[in-house]
Amino acid sequence: GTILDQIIEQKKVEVKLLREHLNDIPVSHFKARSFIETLQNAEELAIIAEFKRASPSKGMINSTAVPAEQAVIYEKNGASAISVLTDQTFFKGAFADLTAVREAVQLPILCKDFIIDRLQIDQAKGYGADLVLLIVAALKEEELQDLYQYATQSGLEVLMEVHNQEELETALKTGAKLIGVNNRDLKTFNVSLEVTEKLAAIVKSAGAFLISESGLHQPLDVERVRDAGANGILVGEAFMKSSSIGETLKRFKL
Ligand code: IGP
Repeated sequence: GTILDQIIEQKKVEVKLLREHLNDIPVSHFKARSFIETLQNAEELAIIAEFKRASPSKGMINSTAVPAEQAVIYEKNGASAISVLTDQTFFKGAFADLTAVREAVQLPILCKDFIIDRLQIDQAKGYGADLVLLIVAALKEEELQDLYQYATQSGLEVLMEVHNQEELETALKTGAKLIGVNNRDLKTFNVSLEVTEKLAAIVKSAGAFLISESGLHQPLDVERVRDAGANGILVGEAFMKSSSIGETLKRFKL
């Protein structure tokens, strides 16, 4: 199977374990921070800066960065939100990273994981997430509808990720207000900014906000997706690999 299939199989195992240890899920004591409100008031492109140690497509990206320190740099240099990979098996992340970042900054925090069950939404919330990612390619339509409803009823915002027009149409049916167009195909790892260009008009005509995700390495890339209509970008590797993170981030602010 594809890497996405493998990840989903692993998530099923994790959810089963989680269900046997419900007391391990913290009760949230965090006050919600809204990224959608940030976008409604934004005049410029919003940057979601990501903390990502490793990935299946790139292997180790940065093994020494400290989540809270990296997050403070992101915030100081104008990020609008922070994404934290919490998957351990494939991305070397942790829920402790999410909490550390949440407590270090004032920005809304996205829990970046592969959610297939409501319990993972409770978990994300308990560890301090303001937003969760829902990946259309990983879910049946009924599951997507259910998880979207559950997350929003839990007071979380949802970034709904798509990679093609069919997934986008499914996403828009849920009423999602925040669409992440992933330039990377999670099944093949192919990256192309054309994916954003092709889907932008449909996202915008539905009245949703468009976040262009992945594969943005230089200001020209950012310009390209901004010109296509993106309201925001999600950047991981370019920041995690930079030797002057603040400068790199500022150059991405158009
Ligand atoms: C960041 P990049 O190419 O800037 O490191 O990409 C982010 O878009 C990527 O990490 C991502 C991702 C995902 C990771 C997008 N969708 C879903 C895990 C799961």
